[in-house]
Amino acid sequence: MLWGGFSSAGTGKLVRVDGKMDGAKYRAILEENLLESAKDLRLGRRFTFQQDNDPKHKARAPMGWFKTKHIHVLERPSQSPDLNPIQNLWQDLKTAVHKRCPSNLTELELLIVMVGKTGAGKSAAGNIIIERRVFKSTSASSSVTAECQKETSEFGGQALGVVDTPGLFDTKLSQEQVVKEISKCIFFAAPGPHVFLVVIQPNRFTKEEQETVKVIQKIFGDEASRYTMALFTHGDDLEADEVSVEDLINGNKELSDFISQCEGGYHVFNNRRKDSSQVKELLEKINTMVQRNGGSCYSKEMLEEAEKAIKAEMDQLLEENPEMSEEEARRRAERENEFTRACLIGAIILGPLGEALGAGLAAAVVALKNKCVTQ
Ligand SMILES: Nc1nc2c(ncn2[C@@H]2O[C@H](COP(=O)(O)OP(=O)(O)OP(=O)(O)O)[C@@H](O)[C@H]2O)c(=O)[nH]1
Ligand SMILES: [Mg+2]
Repeated sequence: MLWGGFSSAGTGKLVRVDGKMDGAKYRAILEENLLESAKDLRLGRRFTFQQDNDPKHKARAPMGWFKTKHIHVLERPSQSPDLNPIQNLWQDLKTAVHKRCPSNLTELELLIVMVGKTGAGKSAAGNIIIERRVFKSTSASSSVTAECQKETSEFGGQALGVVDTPGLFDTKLSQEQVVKEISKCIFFAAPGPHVFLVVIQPNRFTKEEQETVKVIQKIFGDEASRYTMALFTHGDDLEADEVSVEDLINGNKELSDFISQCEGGYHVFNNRRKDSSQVKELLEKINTMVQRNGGSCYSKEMLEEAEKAIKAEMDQLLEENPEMSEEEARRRAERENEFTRACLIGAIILGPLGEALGAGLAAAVVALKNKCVTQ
């Protein structure tokens, strides 16, 4: 069961209610969420609260709380659910959930993958999103995160999955090792990431950062830009320097070119400040992007593309070699098809680094396919 609220200014908190609801539980939910939602929506203290006449809503516990907090509750006639404007919002929510076709709760998770150069603040930003210190983040002179790590949490009723990845230009791992490890993040984020957050330290969009962005595009393909958002860290430094991120973007052609390719736009985090409003705004931007993408996640598209390429290659192999078994054709098509060849083109453009990318992505595609078959 869910509890939620809204005003003309937007939606407030959304809370998942576990177990049976009674008057005491309803009061606890109000205590924890109503005034905070009103504050987020900038309603001031003199708002009017509406609820239906469910006996739990009219129980002594919540009614006593409204009285002590001086909250004006709108009187309504009995048996009048149609007068409750939130019913329309619940309908919209049900439609949006239905569109995602989830078969379990995990599939309703918003999956976020953090990628970027080593030291950019990926793990620190992951900790801010998860609201716990779960990813190791330090000011070490060498790279910190060596393997993909997935953690989950809930924010405003929304289930979140965050995958941290090792940074490109790692000081301990070879670029090839890093690329292979990053490719694996897709499987950690099954059924597939909704967003790749490309983490960037704002005043450091140097050649290495530009290369990082290109590498990420090569790992995940052009299709990934539909699911990409830039996340600038070090918002505190920008504030101290009195520089807006817009000034930075407009003053750097490479950076503004990259941002224009990010379908989800950009957001700024101050990882030194535990401030949930920066997470709320980020999730709003991600959700807007997810809605634009019809609720789909990246790997589904990638899987379809990969599967189509494998089928086309198989058909051609079987036509050219009538004696070949279907299994053999499939095995060969998985190794080489239009999709993996496109990765190799990336390899030629990028040289040895690109070769690693081609291999990483090809492995990712085959593993994804296997995952799909066994599910
Ligand atoms: N002042 C400030 N420091 C930050 C911010 N974000 C990250 N840092 C610091 O930058 C350092 C590196 O951050 P990490 O989160 O470990 O970076 P990473 O991208 O995960 O690095 P790797 O795991 O090596 O790839 C840490 O000391 C962080 O505290 C920020 O927004 N402001
Ligand atoms: Mg890290």
